[in-house]
Amino acid sequence: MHKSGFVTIIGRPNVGKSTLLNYIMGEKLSIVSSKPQTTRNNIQTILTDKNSQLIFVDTPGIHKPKHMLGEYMVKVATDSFKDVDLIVFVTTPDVTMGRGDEFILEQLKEINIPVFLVLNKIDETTQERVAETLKNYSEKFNFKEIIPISAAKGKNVDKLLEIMIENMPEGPQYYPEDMLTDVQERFVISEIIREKALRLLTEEVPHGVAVEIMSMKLNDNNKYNIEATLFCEKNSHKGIIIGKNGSMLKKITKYSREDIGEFLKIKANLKIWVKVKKEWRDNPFLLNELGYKKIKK
Ligand SMILES: Nc1nc2c(ncn2[C@@H]2O[C@H](COP(=O)(O)OP(=O)(O)OP(=O)(O)O)[C@@H](O)[C@H]2O)c(=O)[nH]1
Ligand SMILES: [Mg+2]
Repeated sequence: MHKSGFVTIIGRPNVGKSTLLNYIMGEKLSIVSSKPQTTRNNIQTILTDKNSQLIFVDTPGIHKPKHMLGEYMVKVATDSFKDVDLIVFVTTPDVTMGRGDEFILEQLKEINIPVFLVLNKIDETTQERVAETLKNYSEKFNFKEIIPISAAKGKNVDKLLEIMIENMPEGPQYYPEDMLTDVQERFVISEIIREKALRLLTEEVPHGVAVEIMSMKLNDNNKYNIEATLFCEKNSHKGIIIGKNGSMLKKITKYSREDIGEFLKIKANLKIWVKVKKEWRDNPFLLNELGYKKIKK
């Protein structure tokens, strides 16, 4: 029997949703950083096996939005609850449930789709704490399965995958077996650059960053020439991103180029321009232009 279905991975920001997805895929398709609100779009990936196909949706962390970009992110995440076969709710061993998780579970009570509780980052804590957290959470919601894992270390993830497949309905292979994701190459490259900015910059600067790939061409030496623009919100941020004698931008470019080469399996030349788009995170027109589309109140 062939099983297939759609699985959305949801939770608060920074709990490790994208790390989990990348581990499952064995490929880095979704960016990861230690800062909350890293993922901004729903990213769909496809895991095909002989007898099953799972389509995963990595979503932005659900949080109380402070600007229009945040509203967009929460909307795409909650939209992913619809039309899926399974919801994987990821959280961390915090013992008691915070307002953020309570808010998410309130919304899940309204819909009739099985929910798995995945307790991530168990490598960071004790077994007692894990047990206590699981007890407290299971009193608040009727989870179909409860699985403690470490996405970073890959602990128990194979088990989780096995149970996910068991819970899928009988169904066809929706996508060709060699298709890993529905996002475009250009999107992954822009995300790699944004990830480096998120990792290397501090405070509010990286959260106001957006990246657009301006051109991407294969040159005569079988290398890609890529030009990208990194947008930020303020002139002062532009200075920080470029850094003293261009040192920060050089770092962002170097690390991005390495990861892009690995992703494309072809070396790349990369040129990044830095531009200011004032307050773009609260401007519907600019949000749309930067790829954060379909804002509906
Ligand atoms: N110790 C430990 N850290 C982890 C684990 N999984 C993820 N992390 C770290 O947690 C941080 C956040 O990981 P992400 O995968 O970006 O989290 P996310 O839930 O996708 O975050 P948003 O996209 O902001 O919603 C990163 O620094 C990861 O390296 C884990 O199992 N153990
Ligand atoms: Mg993420």
